[in-house]
Amino acid sequence: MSENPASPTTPSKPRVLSGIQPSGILHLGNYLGAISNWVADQAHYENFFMIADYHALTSVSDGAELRKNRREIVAMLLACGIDPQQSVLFYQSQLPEHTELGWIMTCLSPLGWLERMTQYKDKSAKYAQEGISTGLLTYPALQAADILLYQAQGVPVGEDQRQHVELTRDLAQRFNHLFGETFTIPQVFIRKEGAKVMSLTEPVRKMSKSDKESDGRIELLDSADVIRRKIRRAQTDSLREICFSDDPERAGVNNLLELYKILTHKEPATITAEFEGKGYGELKDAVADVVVAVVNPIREEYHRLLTDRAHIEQVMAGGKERAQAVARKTLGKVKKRIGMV
Ligand code: AQP
Repeated sequence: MSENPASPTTPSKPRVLSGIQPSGILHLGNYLGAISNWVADQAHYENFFMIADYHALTSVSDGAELRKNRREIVAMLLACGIDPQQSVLFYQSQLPEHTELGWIMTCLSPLGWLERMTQYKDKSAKYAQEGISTGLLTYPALQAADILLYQAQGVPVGEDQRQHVELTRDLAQRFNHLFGETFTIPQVFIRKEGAKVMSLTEPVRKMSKSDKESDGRIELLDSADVIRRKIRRAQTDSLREICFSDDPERAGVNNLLELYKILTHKEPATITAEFEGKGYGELKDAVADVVVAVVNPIREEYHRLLTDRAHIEQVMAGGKERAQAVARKTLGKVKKRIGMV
């Protein structure tokens, strides 16, 4: 273990923890807002990346589906470039420490703090008719436990998770105040670029894997033809002017331009000049080309990795061991503080 750069005993690099739910096929928003940053910064941090399967229970209620999603998401993260030598990859449900600390954090969370969470409000409105689970309300308390167990200094996420990390900070401070210094207070790490990729069909809302309608998102398993079709149908406007704008009426064109900017690393002025006098069809073709160039190799690598079950199991068994060494230590300390040892 000692030569492993991601070993929990390596003290020199700041530690980060982030997670992703195995609740469906990952989309370009997950990739640009979170995964591509995890990969790019892998060498600079001691990384813990969690498959948040307990969180997925708030939206998935089919055992066979969850089992399949769990394995697929690992293959996907590896295909995107997560290196198990540099990063500890593990399933949340493999470690009972998460649910134990999750309960403690739930008891520490004033109801009003949880009810204020935007994601809870949005999702409870979205699923009002089907009924929502209490887990959707208490989810951020479990998420706080996920982060605090690893004493993470940073949490690299997309913009939609900012509020949950802020809540985690508040809960850590509350615990430290009530029971004595125990938790590291984590910082939220959000890159400006790609932090909120918007839906192609409803560009005032974020691209989301739980939307029933899949045309709004580019899935990382979409073929080149499907990607081109979805982008060709993306909502634009009647102004016929290609420029960056924060006007909600122009959110569709702006989203396409933002995607083009992130994926080509070009300056906004260069992009505006490039499309001067051109139509939305040409913009969409150009965006589709750069998206296909990113997604195609990921999809191909994913299909190769998915057939290697033994490798996936080995990665996850190693990850569990390395994650548990850290989680156990923190939970032991917490239990002493709260009077349970
Ligand atoms: N549209 C997005 N743009 C940028 N980043 C995004 N993320 C999610 N959507 C976007 C980031 O992806 C990471 C993993 O997300 P998650 O699995 O925790 O799910 P989520 O945040 O609830 O968003 P999803 O994937 O779209 O799922 P649903 O539909 O269930 O809401 C996080 O870092 C998130 O910020």
